Order: sequence, then structure tokens, then C-alpha cells
Amino acid sequence: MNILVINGPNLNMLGIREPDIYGKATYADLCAMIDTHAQKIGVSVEIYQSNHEGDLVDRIQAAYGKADGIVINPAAYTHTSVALLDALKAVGIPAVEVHISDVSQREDFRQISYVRLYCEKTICGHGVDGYLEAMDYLLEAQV
Ligand code: CA2
Repeated sequence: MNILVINGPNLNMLGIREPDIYGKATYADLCAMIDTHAQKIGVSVEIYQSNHEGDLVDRIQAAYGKADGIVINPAAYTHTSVALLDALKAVGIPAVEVHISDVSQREDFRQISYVRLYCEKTICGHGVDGYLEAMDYLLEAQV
């Protein structure tokens, strides 16, 4: 199974500020955790991060016919991007939405998620472990 993990804007700054909200793990720590977990559960994983909406759309499109599952944390684009929703719909790859923080307990503007309209599942508030849970879900859900 090939899983693509997509991270949106500012997630490359993890661990640098706001550890009370996003934890202490750095982006490098997160990537290492994902790689280690992929080996443990026997899947192939590619991790992509961009601060640019169009680049995220391009990466989702490039996964068409290649990835079997997508784990996506669109970060701030969660709350604004119809383009990411449309890209997920276009490729038709099973996807899980992940948020490190519990967005349901945060500001009103974080209550909207466009990608959620496509994703099979949303995991939020489980810290960086949410990414690993999403990988497990995609593996188990695979037909
Ligand atoms: O909880 C999440 O995973 C979020 O997707 C993170 C986004 C935020 O806009 C979403 O509402 C929820 C923020 C990405 C990282 O932002 C940082 C802010 C300060 C320091 C480091 C990263």
C-alpha cells in the first residue's frame, strides 16, 4: 500500500512555537515518526509539505493512480480551500483528515473544514499520533 501524507502551511514550523497547542515535536520528528510507523505496519509512505495551495493541489493530482490512501492536514487551508476539496474529489483516493490540535474546541473560523466533505474520517486533538492513527485506518479500510 502506498500512502501519501500531505501537510499544509506552517506545519514545517512545528515545535518552534505554540507547544501548548501543537506539542513539542518538530516537523523532522513528525516525519521520522511517520516513516518508522510505515515500516512497522508494512506500508510505503511519502510525505509532502507546502505553504502554497496550488502546490498542494498539484501534489494531490500527481497521486492519481499511484497512492492508495492520503493522510491530509491542510492546516489553515482546511478552513478556506475549496480547491483542495475538489482535488481530493478529482483523484478519488481514500483520504483521512488530521489535525494535531482539537479544532472543535478552538475559534469559530476553525469549525469549517472543506476537505472534511470528502474525507472518510477526521482525527483531531490526538497530537502527532493522529497521523499514525490515520495510516492505520487507511490500511485497515483497504479492500
Ligand atoms: O491542528 C492542526 O493540525 C491545524 O491544522 C494546524 C494549523 C491550523 O491553522 C489549523 O486550524 C489546525 C496550523 C499549522 C501550524 O501552525 C504553527 C503555528 C505556530 C507554530 C508552529 C506551527
